[in-house]
Amino acid sequence: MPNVGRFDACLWATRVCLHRVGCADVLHTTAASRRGAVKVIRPATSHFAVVALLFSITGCATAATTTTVRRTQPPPRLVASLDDVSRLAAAATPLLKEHGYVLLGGLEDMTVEQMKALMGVISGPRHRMLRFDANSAPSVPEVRLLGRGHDGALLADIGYEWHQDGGGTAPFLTLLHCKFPCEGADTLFADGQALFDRLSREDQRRARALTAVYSNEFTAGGPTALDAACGLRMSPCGTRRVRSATRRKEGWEPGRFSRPLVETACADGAERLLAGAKGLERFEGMGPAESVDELARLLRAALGPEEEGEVDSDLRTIGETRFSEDAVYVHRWRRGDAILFDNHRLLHSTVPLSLYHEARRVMWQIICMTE
Ligand SMILES: O=C(O)CCC(=O)C(=O)O
Ligand SMILES: [Fe+2]
Repeated sequence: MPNVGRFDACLWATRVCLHRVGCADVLHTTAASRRGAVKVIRPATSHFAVVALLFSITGCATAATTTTVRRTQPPPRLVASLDDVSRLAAAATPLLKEHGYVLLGGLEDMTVEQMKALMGVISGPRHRMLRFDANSAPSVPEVRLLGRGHDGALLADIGYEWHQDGGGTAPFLTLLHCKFPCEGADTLFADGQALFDRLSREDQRRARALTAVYSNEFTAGGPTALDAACGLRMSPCGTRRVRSATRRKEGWEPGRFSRPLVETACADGAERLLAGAKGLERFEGMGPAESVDELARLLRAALGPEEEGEVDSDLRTIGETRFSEDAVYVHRWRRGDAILFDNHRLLHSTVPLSLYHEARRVMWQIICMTE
């Protein structure tokens, strides 16, 4: 132990305890054969609580401290079967509610029609799926094709870009399915509640007071692939727009909406830091430049980048950025995986194309409004 005073010693001991418990988090398997078509593999805890009895360095005084720290956990995994979609949806829904996302494995043979049907059952009777004019599967406009090396797939050359599908405008669920994996082409996820918890008390207070105004003022009008093709660039952490789009798409019309930076919209009422820097115009009552700085500062404090990727002469991130493992879960896709996630609980990010090891990657995506 470093040579420190009593108070610092307590803090140090608490950190050691937290670190050890964090490392001890393991995945364990729960046989769920009672429920039929599915097997659940879930993280041991979604957060952990530590009661540490801390002895002072003189050994005579004791202090009891309770600390709860939330971390981003990997999604629980269901081994999925499409034989009974209702049963699969019934198993996935509580996991989605508890963890914000769930990984459905073993869907190698899922067709676009089956994917749409599954999302329809999971999303309930009052859902509305986005329909994509471009880059969708033939005859199923609700399924968008992403990736490269595949005709008609949308490829976003944006590097890291933390966001919510649907831009945070409504309660949107996403189902993202890997049809053809590519080593290095990971997707990153961050739990909004963990992000908020990781801020200092002072930053939590500041974040609570902020309302973000999002618009297409500095973008080409979306989607992200087009924004990037029109010159928009993000920082290596994906937390700041470092260059606006230099042109706008045909038919661009102004669009703008406001959201609190700290969301409490979920039924549990928890505070979540949920924001995307690409479309941030400003915070209410603050100038655009200062707002961009403030959002980047808060997101970085929450995401805990440990190493930042290099940037090329055109401001494209070409190296890997590593984030704190407590804040960010990196999903390495396997063929047949599908992650169902709630955009009102999690942020997610792409990675730079320079990290893709292979020429081909194919993903299917459905984005669905649930209320
Ligand atoms: O391709 C990925 O890894 C994620 C794609 C994504 O987030 C999006 O297109 O909205
Ligand atoms: Fe996305």
